[in-house]
Amino acid sequence: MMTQNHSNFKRLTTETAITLAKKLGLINSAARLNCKEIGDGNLNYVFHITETDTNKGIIIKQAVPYAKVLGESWPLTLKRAAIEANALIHFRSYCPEFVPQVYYSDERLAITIMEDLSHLKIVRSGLIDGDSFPLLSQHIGEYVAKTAFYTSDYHLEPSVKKEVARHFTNPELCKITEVFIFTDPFFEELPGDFEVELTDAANKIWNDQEVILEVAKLKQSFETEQEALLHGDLHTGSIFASETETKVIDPEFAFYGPVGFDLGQYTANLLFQAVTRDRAGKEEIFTHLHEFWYAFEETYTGLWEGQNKSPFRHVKGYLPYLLTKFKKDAFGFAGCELIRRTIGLSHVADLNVLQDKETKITAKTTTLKLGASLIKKREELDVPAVIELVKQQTLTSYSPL
Ligand code: SR1
Ligand code: MG
Repeated sequence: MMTQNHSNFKRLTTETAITLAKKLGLINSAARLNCKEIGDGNLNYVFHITETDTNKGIIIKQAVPYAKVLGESWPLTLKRAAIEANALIHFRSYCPEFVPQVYYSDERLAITIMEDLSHLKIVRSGLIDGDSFPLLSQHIGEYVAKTAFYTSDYHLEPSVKKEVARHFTNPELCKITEVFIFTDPFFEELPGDFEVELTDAANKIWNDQEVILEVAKLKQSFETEQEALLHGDLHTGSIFASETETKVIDPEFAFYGPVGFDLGQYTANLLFQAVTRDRAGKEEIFTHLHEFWYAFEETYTGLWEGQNKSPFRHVKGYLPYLLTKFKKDAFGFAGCELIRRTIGLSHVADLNVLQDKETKITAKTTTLKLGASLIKKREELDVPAVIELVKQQTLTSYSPL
């Protein structure tokens, strides 16, 4: 593992965060200021500084040399802060409408200072609260299409792409995904985190050799394919939105990987909502799924036709081959995400907010079954078939909330 000297690293406090923002001239020094630590993620501290009178603000994010959620026993490079700042700058150059602006970054202190998005809401919380985000999935479909196309060999000259990929080599954050998404949840003897009532459902996964083989293939794809620069952690907690605006944050897991991984993370995190909602609520999520995939494919196709530099761009069947590959990969990755958020590390509030124990266990049993189906059947699935699976596995098996 790469080791890093953290001797110059100092954790910010609300006071030193304000001092830094003043020193950099990013806030009005004469104003009355308020600063709160608001980080609720697994890896970082986040300070929100606002001018009390105008409510104008900035965000200061600081990585610490270990994973907050795993404790100091899981050391993590501070380089991830620089990867995140660079990824934001990179992605914003391709789709400024969906990515916050970075004002300043300091690799030594692992700090990124960026646009305040507090007028928006984290999508996971919004969906749980029943808020509607009518443009969200169209926006995320466009975002994934643009970042996937513009960072690929179809747009960048291949040697340039390899150079960019070198800057985004991110072994320690990839390891988190390799361990917690692609390994631990699939072996009984490895660490897990789940209710005892889920033991039978978990056993079915551990003993299903077809699931285990397909997960091995998906893990290999994650580790070896360098199709595009990915966000790497595109769940609904990494997205801020309102009815009209969408911003993708937190790309510290960015690396060159298979495009289906970002597509699959977003799909899976919509599926948690599809599983837990009542009939009408499910329909709203199914609309999101359709809009997301439609926007992705339409935007990617437009970029392919208008800006593809590959000599193979006009070869009949090449684009459909690629879009189909992305989709099958995505459903497989989505299946892994559904399973790890249910019996592995880092559960999701979508399931954990369910108060009634039986309802919660039924929903979690469903996400496990749905995850296994997506992994095994990904070659034959399309979006309507995924929606059909959700309907079959939820509307018949328990009374919706
Ligand atoms: C140790 S970090 C756990 C999870 O949080 C992040 O958001 C990623 O999803 C990671 O797997
Ligand atoms: Mg995150």
